[in-house]
Parts: sequence; structure tokens; C-alpha cells
Amino acid sequence: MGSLMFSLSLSRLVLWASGFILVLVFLKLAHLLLRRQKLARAMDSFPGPPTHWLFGHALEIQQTGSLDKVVSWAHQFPYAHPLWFGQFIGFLNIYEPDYAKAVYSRGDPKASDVYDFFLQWIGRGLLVLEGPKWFQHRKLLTPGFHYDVLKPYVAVFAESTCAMLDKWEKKACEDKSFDIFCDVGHMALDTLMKCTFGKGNSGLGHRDNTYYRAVSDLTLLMQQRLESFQYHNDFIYWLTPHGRRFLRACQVAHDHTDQVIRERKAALQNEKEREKIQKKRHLDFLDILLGALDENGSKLSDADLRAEVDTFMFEGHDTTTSGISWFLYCMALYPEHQNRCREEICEILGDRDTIQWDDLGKMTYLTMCIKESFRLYPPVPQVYRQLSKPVTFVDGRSLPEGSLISLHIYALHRNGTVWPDPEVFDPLRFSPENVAGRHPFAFMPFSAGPR
Ligand code: HEM
Ligand SMILES: *[C@@H]1O[C@H](CO)[C@@H](O)[C@H](O)[C@H]1NC(C)=O
Ligand SMILES: CC(=O)N[C@H]1CO[C@H](CO)[C@@H](O)[C@@H]1O
Repeated sequence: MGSLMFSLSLSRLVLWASGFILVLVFLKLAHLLLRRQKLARAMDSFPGPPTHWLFGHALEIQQTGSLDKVVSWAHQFPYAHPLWFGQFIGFLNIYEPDYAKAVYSRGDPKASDVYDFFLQWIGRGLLVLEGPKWFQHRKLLTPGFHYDVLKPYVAVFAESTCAMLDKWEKKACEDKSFDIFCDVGHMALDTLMKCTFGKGNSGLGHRDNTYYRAVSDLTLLMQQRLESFQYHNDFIYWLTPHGRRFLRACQVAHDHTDQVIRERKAALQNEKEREKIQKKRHLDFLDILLGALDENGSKLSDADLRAEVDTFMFEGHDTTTSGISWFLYCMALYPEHQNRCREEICEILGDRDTIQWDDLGKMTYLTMCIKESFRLYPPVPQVYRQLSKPVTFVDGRSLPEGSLISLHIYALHRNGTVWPDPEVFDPLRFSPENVAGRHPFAFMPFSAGPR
């Protein structure tokens, strides 16, 4: 009798629980459908490529060459078109200077639908933060990038670069082609560790290499997640093999960050090291973070501190690695420009064999080549915002508050009206005369506005 009662109440419990879950699922679905309708209706006046009933444009975007796919869409749909990652996240994808200006000159917040995917990894650092807290951190960290802090970095860059070139000289003897991306990545991480994170002269250790591999993994997984709507929900994603791999790689990255922070804190315990820092006129990034400025109660919490270190560790080497790799690719493709750069540098150096801060400003042709390579291969090809108030574009079409915007920097940089023969590598596009006549939002490899 007793066990019958028990099983009755148990089955009733199961019934209630299933009912409850069903209602939750239903509410979530209704919420998503409403949101979808709102986003879609807002973009009514923007025609775009056909959408798959389930995947939206995700299938096209997942394929290699998807950046060029968007360029071909841009030809078909001038200024802007809707872009759907699955059914519930729909952006207005823009790639025209006046459209870019309308949004990026006013400082709308980041689109959390995209940037929240970063949270597990880099937390709420400068890249993801909003509002007063963003402003506070930004103000706090700006002096860490004062010219006087940056100047001595040039010697570090030169040293790490020489180490990379030595490696390549050996590899070149084998007379086989090899992938440079990974070596450039190690060089970039090595300079970052030494400059921004005050690491000694030891070069990359085992832990740094593990970190480097974890970040390669994380960037790929992030991209894949964004494009796969079934992965958008945190709870579901963490249960999948990809999600678990993401969490494991996050753990590796966080261990690395904690180690960097621990080592610097330990160094600060040392009396001599503290004196050295107090004597410095300009503090570096990590000095500032670790509370050199904390007397006014603006000390960062541990979570904030880790988020900033993780953010800079990622942003500081991933972008530069891809920027430098693509630049070298361009130089390899166009030996005539490579030779002009070499001549320019040889002339500046004279009989010296290493570069100094003052030399950089004299490298005008090299700078134009770097900009042209940023135009063709922007290290950050797409950035996202959510409108905090309505916007009306130059052609009279408008979007309401809450709409999602994707600025496609890659397609913007290939607009044939602004950049005649856009696929041609021509550094003279960045001569002072040519720059003077150009729309200020036509070239934005570093995004624009307050962010
Ligand atoms: C070629 C090199 C680089 C490129 C092309 C680049 C590009 C960008 C872009 C496009 C954004 C805006 C992102 C958005 O709007 O969502 C950004 C933000 C940011 N970048 Fe870079 N970046 C580069 C190098 C670096 C380096 C070396 C560091 C650090 C040492 C860094 C740290 C940051 C930070 C902290 C932010 C967020 C700023 C804020 O919102 O206040 N970046 N970067
Ligand atoms: C390129 O920019 C010009 C001038 O801003 C604009 O008229 C044109 O529609 C743009 N092309 C595309 C493909 O967006
Ligand atoms: C709240 C607080 O501690 N404010 C101090 C900030 O620092 C200045 C001097 O740098 C002090 O005068 C303030 O009292």
C-alpha cells in the first residue's frame, strides 16, 4: 500500500515536471518567434539573398570563401542586406561608407548576441564591456599605451623578429614551401608577453605554446558557433563535443592568464621590483592593472583583472598575427612593392642593422603597403552593434531601436566606387593626395567611433 502511494506521487511529480518543462520550452519558442518577427519586419525595406527555412544564410557563411560570397551579395544589393544566422539572429549587414558612418559615428553598444559568445573565454574586458564601466576601464588603461611606454617596445619587436627570421633562414635551406602563420603567431605572442605582460627575456615556454594552440582552437570554435544556430544556446552548446572542447580550451587560456598574473604579483612582493615600478614615469599595462592606481578606490576586482588580461592577450596577438601574415603574403605576391619597401628601409638604416622608434615615421612607402594589405585583408573582417536608438540612412531607409547591425569591413574595403579595381594591390591608394579625397568611413580596419 505504502509503495503504491509512493509510486503514485512519483508519477504525479514526473507529470508536473514534464508539464512545467513543456511550458518553459513553449514560452522560449514564443519569445524567439516574436523576436524573429520584429527583426524581420524592421528590415522589410532591405531586399537580400534568399534564406533557408531553417539555417537562414548560415550554410553559405560556413563555407570557405564566405567573405567573397558577401562581396557578391553586396554587388546585388547595394548598401546593405539582411543576414540571418539561423532563424532568430538577423543582422542588417552594411558595407557602404555613409551607412557605416550613420551607425559607427555614434557609439551604439555591441550586439550581445555575438559578443556574449566571448564571455566564457575573455570575460567582460574592454572588448565586451559597455557603459560607465567600459569608460572607467578605458580611462584607466589608456596611459599604458602612452608613446613613452611604447618606444622601448621597438627593440623587443626587433629581437623577436630576428629570432623568427633565423628560424626561416634554416627552413629556407630545405627548399620546400612552409606555412608561416604559426611562426608569425609565436613571434607576435612573444612580443606581447614581453611588452604588455612584462615577461623576461626567456622566449615562449611550454605553457605559452599550449596557450597559443588553445587560442587557435577557440577562435575557430567561436566562428563555428556563431554560424551554427543549434549552438547558440549556452546550455545546449556545453553539452556538445564542440562545446566541451571550447570549455577545455578556455581552461587552458585561463590557467595561462592566472600564471601571468601570479608571476607579476610575486615579483611585486620583491622590494627592489616595487621600487623600480615606483620610479617609472609611465607604467605598463600590467602595472596599471595590478593596482598602481588604486588609491582612489578604482582598484579592479579579480574577475575584472582577469578579463582585461585575457582580452589583451587574445586581441593583442590574434589580430597582429593575421595582419602581419597577410602583409607578408602581399609582399610575396608583388615583388616590385617588396623591393621598394626594402630600398626605403635600407636608406633609412644606412649602416645600422636594427630599427629604432624614430625610423618608423620615415617608412612612408612601407606604411602605405601595410594599409593596402589591411584594406584587402582586414584582420577583423566584421564587427557587430545593436542600435540604442533608431537610425535613418542616407537613402531614407531606416531601422528601429534594437536592430542588429553587422559592419562587413571586408566588403566595405572592396566597394568599387570608392576603390577602383578593388582586387588590385595598389599602395598609392594611401598617398596623402588620394587619402584626402576619400570618405572617412571608407577604410576602417580598426573599426571607428569610441570603440
Ligand atoms: C593589426 C592590429 C589590430 C587590428 C586590425 C585591430 C582591430 C580591432 C577592431 C576592429 C576592434 C573593434 C572591435 C569591435 O568593434 O567589435 C578592436 C578593439 C580592440 N582591440 Fe584591437 N586590433 C589590433 C591590434 C590590437 C592590439 C595589439 C591590442 C592590444 C595590445 C588590441 C586591443 C584591442 C582592445 C582592448 C579592443 C577593445 C577596445 C574597446 O572597445 O575599448 N588590438 N581592435
Ligand atoms: C559603394 O559606395 C558608393 C558611394 O558611397 C555607393 O553609391 C555604392 O552603392 C556602394 N556600393 C556597394 C556595393 O555598396
Ligand atoms: C576618493 C579619493 O580617495 N579621492 C582622492 C583621489 O586622489 C586625489 C589625489 O590624487 C585625492 O586628493 C583624493 O582625495
